Amino acid sequence: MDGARHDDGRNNIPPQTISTIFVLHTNILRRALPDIHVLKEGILAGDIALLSRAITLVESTNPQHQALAAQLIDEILPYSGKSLRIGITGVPGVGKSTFIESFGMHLIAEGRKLAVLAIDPSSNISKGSILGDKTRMEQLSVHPHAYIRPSSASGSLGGVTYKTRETTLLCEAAGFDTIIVETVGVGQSETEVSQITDFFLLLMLAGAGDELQGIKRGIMEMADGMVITKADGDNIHKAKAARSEYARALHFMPPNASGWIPEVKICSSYENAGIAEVAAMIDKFHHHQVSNGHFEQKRSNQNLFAFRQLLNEGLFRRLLAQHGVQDHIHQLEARVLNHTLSPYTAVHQVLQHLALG
Ligand SMILES: Nc1nc2c(ncn2[C@@H]2O[C@H](COP(=O)(O)OP(=O)(O)OP(=O)(O)O)[C@@H](O)[C@H]2O)c(=O)[nH]1
Ligand SMILES: [Mg+2]
Repeated sequence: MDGARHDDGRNNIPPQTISTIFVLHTNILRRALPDIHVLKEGILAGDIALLSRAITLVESTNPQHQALAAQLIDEILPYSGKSLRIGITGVPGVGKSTFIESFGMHLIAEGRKLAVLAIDPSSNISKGSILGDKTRMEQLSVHPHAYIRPSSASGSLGGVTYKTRETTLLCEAAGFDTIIVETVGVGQSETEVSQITDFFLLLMLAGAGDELQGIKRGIMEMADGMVITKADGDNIHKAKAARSEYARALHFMPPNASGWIPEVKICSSYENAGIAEVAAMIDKFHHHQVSNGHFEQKRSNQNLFAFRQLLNEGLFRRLLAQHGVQDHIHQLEARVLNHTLSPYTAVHQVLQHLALG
């Protein structure tokens, strides 16, 4: 009897758990170098534990891990790409996390599988906001068709965005058909996020101060769509007024190369109001871009951009790592600082030192 019960228990262990235990065990034996084949098969089977492990590998700054990660990315590349990638940005407190919870649950109800990759520029300083996100995305974070993962790999080649790009590919191979990349709007990050996503959604507050609007103007040009958040209670009239104001402002922006005209929506994540309209706008954009060839074209351009950026950075790092180069640069910097050498001549001297000039 006892033996039978014991066997029953073992048979009830899900295959994912068994494969995870197997990988952990193998890793201990191999001093934590993961098996690419196991990771690949696990990802293609939709195993979340192995997907998470693969992302950790991709984010690692250890050169051995990076070589394995590059191999893994090449292996899963043919299975990736089949998702809609949505970048979501907005100032702190605009309601990004709450919106993603509501919007994400809507997408899942439509039968989609959603991965949320949160880039947190401050995550090295405080891990708190990630914890906050998990509580704000209460339903999403436990839903079997959703996967939430904060991105952190600053200091690695290509920076956080490049790692998020690779993480996107892994999530796609694991069967997620919608990827949301969330970032706090603090300047630089928006440009980077627009380089790794198909649709760039800007969340806005109604009636925010003039300085805030100033920051947003440049970013507005990149937006494929805008949403005024918190359109509920007393705020609803302000939100409607802001919608007309932004729609007018967009009207004066240079037209998008694909012919897409960005739209402005209002929503309340609390009341689930306007969420379906945002989803419909993104679907409309998707069809528009696919039918006129801009969807593929943009992705190809993004690939080329990533290649060039990584090449630049890789070459730069290699050169700087050569013996004596850093010291030489520091000496030249001191002279540039005290005006005894022009920046132009200083660069020329570095190139000569590297036998490139
Ligand atoms: N009234 C109202 N409040 C909202 C709504 N959505 C979010 N909030 C509130 O706005 C505050 C900020 O929301 P978050 O979702 O954390 O905003 P965030 O943009 O993710 O903020 P950071 O992660 O700090 O950048 C919270 O107190 C939310 O409860 C909404 O639809 N209506
Ligand atoms: Mg947030």
